[in-house]
Amino acid sequence: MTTDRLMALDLLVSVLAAAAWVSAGVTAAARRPRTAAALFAVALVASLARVWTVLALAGAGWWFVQEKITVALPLLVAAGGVATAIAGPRLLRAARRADAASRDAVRAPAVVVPLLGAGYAAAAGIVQTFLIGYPADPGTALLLLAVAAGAVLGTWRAMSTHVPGLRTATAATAVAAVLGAALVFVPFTEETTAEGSAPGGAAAMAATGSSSHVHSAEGGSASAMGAPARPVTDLRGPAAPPPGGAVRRFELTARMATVTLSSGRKVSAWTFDGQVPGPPLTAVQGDLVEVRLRNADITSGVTLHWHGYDVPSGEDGVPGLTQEAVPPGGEFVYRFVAAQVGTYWYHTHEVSDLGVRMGLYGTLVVAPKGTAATGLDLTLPVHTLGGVTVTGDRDQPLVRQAAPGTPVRLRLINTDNTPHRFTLAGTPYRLVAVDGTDLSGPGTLGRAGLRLAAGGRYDLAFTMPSGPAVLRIDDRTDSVRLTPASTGDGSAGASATATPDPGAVPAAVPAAGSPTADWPELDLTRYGAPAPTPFTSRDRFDRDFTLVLDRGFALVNGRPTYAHTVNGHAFPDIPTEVVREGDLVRLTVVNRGRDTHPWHLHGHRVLVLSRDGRPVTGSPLWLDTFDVRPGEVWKVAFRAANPGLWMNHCHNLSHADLGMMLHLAYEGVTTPFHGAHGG
Ligand SMILES: [Cu+2]
Repeated sequence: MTTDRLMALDLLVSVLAAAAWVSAGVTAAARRPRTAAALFAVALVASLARVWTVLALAGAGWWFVQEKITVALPLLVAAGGVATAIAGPRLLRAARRADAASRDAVRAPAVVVPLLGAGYAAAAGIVQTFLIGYPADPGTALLLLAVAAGAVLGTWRAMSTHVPGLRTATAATAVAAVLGAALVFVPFTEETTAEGSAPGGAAAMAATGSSSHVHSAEGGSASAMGAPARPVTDLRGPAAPPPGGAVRRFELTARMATVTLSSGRKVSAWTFDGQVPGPPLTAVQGDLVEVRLRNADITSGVTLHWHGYDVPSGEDGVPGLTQEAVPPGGEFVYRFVAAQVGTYWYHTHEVSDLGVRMGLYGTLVVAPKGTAATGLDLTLPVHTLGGVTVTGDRDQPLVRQAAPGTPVRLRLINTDNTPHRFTLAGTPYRLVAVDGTDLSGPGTLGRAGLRLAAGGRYDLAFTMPSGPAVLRIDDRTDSVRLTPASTGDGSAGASATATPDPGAVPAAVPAAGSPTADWPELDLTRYGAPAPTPFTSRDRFDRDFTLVLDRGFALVNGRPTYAHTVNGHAFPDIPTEVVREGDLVRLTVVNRGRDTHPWHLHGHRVLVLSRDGRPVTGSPLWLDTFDVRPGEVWKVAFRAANPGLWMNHCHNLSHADLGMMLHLAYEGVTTPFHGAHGG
C-alpha cells in the first residue's frame, strides 16, 4: 500500500476508534448494554487496527509516525487498556444478561468513565496530528495529556459526587498543563538548524544560530565564520556580455489592466505591458539579458524572479532578501548572462501568490547558440486567469497549421499553483526536456499522461503527422490543435512528404480527439536512458538537510496561523539552511500532509537521487521544481556553486504565503534588506 493510502487509512481508523469509544460510553450511560458492548468491540478492533497502521506507516520513515508513536499510540493504548480492564468485563456481563439490573449497572462511572476516557485519548491523538503536526514535542504532548485528563476528571465529577483522589488528580493535571504551556510558549535557545546534520561540523550548525535572522543587516554571524562578508547586492550580473554574445534589452512595465482573452472575455489583471502573459523574452545562449522593470501602479510592489534560471543572487528578485520591491514609480534593472538553454519563465516575487495569479508572469526561452530555428516552436504557458484555463492569452484552443514532416516543439509551462496533466494525441512524440534541461535518451510516447508540477516545464518534440495532433490539459480542455497543412502551400517551409520520426517505435498512437482520462501517468524517474552525473547518491555530502512538510498551528510573520509548516515551523521561523561554496548538499523532502507541495529552490538545479527510496533508473533528472505528493519522500542533491541568499519554498504560492518557505544562505553573504519577507 502507498504511504498516502496508509496515511488515509490511519486517519480513518483513528476517527473510528475515537468515535466508537465515545459512543460506547454514551450508550452505556444511556443504559443500553448490548449496543455499548458492540461499540466497545468496534473500538477495540479499531484501536488494534490503529496500532497496525502506525507500525506499517513507520516503514515509510520515522517522520510519518513520530508524533503517533511518541504521543498518540501510548495515550490510546494506555486509556484503551484501562477501559478494557475495568469497563470491559462489566459491560460484557451486563450485555449477556440485559435485564433491568444490568442496564443500571452499565451506567456506573466504573463503566462510562473509562470508555469515554479512551475516546478522549483517541481524539487527543487526532488533534495532535492535525493541529500540531510534525514534530511532537514534550510541551504539546503534556498539554494534550492534561486536556484529556481534565476531560476524564470532569466527566467523572459530573457522574459522581465522590471521585477518589480528585484533588490530587486535578492538581497533577494543572501542573502538567502549566508545564506543557511553559514548554510550548517559552522560546528555546538551543534550536538550531533545519534538521540539518552538517557533517561539516558543529561550527556550521552554530553559524545557523538564531535561524532566519542570521543574515539580517546586523546579524553578521555568517560572516563571523571567517569568510569575508559579501552583501548580496554585490552579487550582480555583468555589465557586458561574454565575447560573442549580444545584449538583449527588454523593458517591462507592471500595471493594472483589463485584458481581453481570445473569446472576447475581459479579465481585470495585473500585467506586464498591459498583457497576460507578459511579453515573451527570448535570447541566444551567451547573450546578456538586460531587463528594465518599471512599476506603474501595482501598489504592493513588484519584482522579477527568473524561475529555474540560475542568475546571480542579486538578480533573483526576492523582495526583502535580494532587493526591495519596486514601488509604483520605481524601477530596477536586471542583468544576467543567458548561460542555460531551454524553457523558463519569469514572475513577480512580491505578494507572489496574488501577483502571479493576477497575471504578473511571462516566458523566457533561450535558444542554443548557432542553430537556426526550424519548424514550429510554440511556448505555451498554462495559467488559470479569471477562473478559466488559458494557454498563452487564449481561452480557446490555439489552432495552427503545419505541413506534415515539420519538426514541432511544444514548450509547456505550468504557471499555476497546482499541477496540470497534459496529453498529446495524434502523434508519437518525445518528452525531450524537463525544467529546461534536455533528457538523456527520451523514448517515444503515445498514450501518456504528463503531470507537470506547478512552476515546472516540459518540452515535447515530434514530427508533424499527416493527421491532426491535439494537446489537451487536464483531460478536458483542448489547448492546441495542429492540423496538417495541405502539402505544397509552402507555409511551413518544410518538406512535403511526411517523414516518420526516426527511430520511433510504431507505437499505438491514439487518434486526436480520443478520450485521455485513462492514459497512465508517465513516471519520469523511469523515462529515458541513464547517463553520467557529476555526483550520485553514493557521494559523501557536506550538508544534509531534511524538510518535513506538514500543517499545524504556527506563527507566520508573527500571526498565529493554521500554517503550512516545515519541521513544525513557518516562515520566517524556519531555520535557515547554511551552506559553504563548493558544498555538495543533499535535501530530503518529506510530505506527511494531505496537499501536494511543488518544491522549488532558487538559484540551483537539483539532481533527483531517489523518490520513496527508489533511485532514478531513467534519464538523470535535473529539476528546479519537484512535486512532493502526500506520503512521498524525495532525495535530491546539488552543488553549492552559486553564492548568495536563496529562497527554498513551496511553489504552490498560497502555501508559501502560509509559511512554507525558508532561506538557503551561503556563509558570509549578508543582506542589507529587512529579511522578513520573500513572499
Ligand atoms: Cu505546498
